[in-house]
Amino acid sequence: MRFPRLNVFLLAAIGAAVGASIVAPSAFAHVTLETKQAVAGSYYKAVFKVPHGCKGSPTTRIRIQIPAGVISVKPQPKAGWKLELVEGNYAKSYSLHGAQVTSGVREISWTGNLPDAYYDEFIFQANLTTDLPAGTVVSFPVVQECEKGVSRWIETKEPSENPAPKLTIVAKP
Ligand SMILES: [Cu+2]
Repeated sequence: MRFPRLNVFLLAAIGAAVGASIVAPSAFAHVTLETKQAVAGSYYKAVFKVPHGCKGSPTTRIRIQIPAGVISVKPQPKAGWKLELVEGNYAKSYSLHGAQVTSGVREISWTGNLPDAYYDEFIFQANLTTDLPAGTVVSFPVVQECEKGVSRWIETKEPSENPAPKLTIVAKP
């Protein structure tokens, strides 16, 4: 007599748990920047957090595009990951420490393997030029390649299914 009611309750609980696990990843488990605000004219440590693969498939490559105004990029090597850089000319020349800088890293990729059950971070250091006024939102398009499938974190508008990691330039305190 009591069992049917118990079963209904259990089914409802299981349903809620399944629903939560489907909703949670798209809501707050994207590729994002750890530090979301920085001052222009300073060096910035960009830490990209990768909390999951592509729908359960292991991540095999992370590619990050460097936006305009972000120069002197130096990626942090990772044990077990092959690091590759695409270098090229900037759209304009920047003055940095009394020198003119006209070219540098435009794209970084790390190739390796990160199971979906694990978390990792991909890091570079860069100079945020004073071309970026306070209030500017800088998007870093990231392509996450997986054993099966690919996730393109490239959307600049919010809300979005696949938002690019974003950094807001703030005024000097
Ligand atoms: Cu996500």
